[in-house]
Amino acid sequence: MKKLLVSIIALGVSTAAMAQVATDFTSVDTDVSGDISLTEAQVVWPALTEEAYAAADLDQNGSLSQEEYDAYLAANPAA
Ligand SMILES: [Ca+2]
Ligand SMILES: [Ca+2]
Repeated sequence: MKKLLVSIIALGVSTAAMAQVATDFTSVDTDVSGDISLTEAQVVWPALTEEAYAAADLDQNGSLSQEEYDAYLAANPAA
């Protein structure tokens, strides 16, 4: 009985953690490339357009560095 209760509590905690999208750079950079691709950014902002992504890419090298990502995240809270 006690073991079952612990399992239920553990399940509740993991469900709560899943409900919120992890937005820290290392969590979003799922392929560990050191930058955030459009596909990776769309995990945080599902409605992110190519245009908005390009605008966030301040040095226009085609991907978001940690600085660019953090700046965009600060201005645009995760959806
Ligand atoms: Ca990446
Ligand atoms: Ca860039």
